[in-house]
Amino acid sequence: MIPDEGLQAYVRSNGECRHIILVDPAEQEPEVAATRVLISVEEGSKMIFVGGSTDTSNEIVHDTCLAIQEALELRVFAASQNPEQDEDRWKIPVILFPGGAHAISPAADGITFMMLMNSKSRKWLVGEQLRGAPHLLEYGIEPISTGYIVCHPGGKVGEIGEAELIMSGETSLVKNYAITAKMYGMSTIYLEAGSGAESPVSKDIIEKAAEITGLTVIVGGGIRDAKSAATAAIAGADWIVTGTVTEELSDNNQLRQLMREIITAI
Ligand code: 1GP
Repeated sequence: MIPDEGLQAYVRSNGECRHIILVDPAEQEPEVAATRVLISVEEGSKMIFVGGSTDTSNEIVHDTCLAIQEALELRVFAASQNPEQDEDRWKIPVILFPGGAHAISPAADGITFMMLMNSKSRKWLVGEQLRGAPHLLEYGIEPISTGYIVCHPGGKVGEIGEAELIMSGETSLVKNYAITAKMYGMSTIYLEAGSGAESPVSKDIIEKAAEITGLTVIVGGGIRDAKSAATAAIAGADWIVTGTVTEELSDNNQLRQLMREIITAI
């Protein structure tokens, strides 16, 4: 659901570091995804990304977005009937995090509309965007204009996206990418280490990117615990994303505990 202040204002850096749960629709049934999202939101997640795998069909993505939206709407309604509860806490945006021009659902509130800035391939710089944009316009899905920058070790997205990976010492380079993103009018940059990365984006890289004012900084890939989440937050991340570590936990109590630890730490 789109928060009352509007999506762009909500996503914009607000001086706090907030948590995003990334749900991969290829990894679980829609109802399971919705339950896991509710647990995360109860523990303090403030945005939901849907996507991840490169070959997920539109139908699966759509069913997952619908199930999550319905679950959140029910919570908003329940809270609106109870004067002791705050319904705004359930108005959490469901954002597509696409692996290409496929995997788009009109049930989503928005999309990270990304340029993989350090790709060597036209396909990831502008090609997939060209194919997807007319559908986003038709469905009324709001873009969050995002410079996507893949850092070492990069993982599958680094390979498929033909990225010239940013190495941990290349702080000037990442700063220049951030300046470039801002000059393109992008609102956001996403520093990505790759899903399931052995090591997250380094502190120095995040700090340098965060120096550029007026950009919202998302950091993801390989964040698995409170310590790595806190490191990214202290370095200046506005949002941190966890995907793999939450997908690995089939026990909802363990998921709740981990979410609590990570969100408390940031
Ligand atoms: C992947 O940044 C996201 O695109 C999340 O990474 O799966 O390692 O949490 P993880």
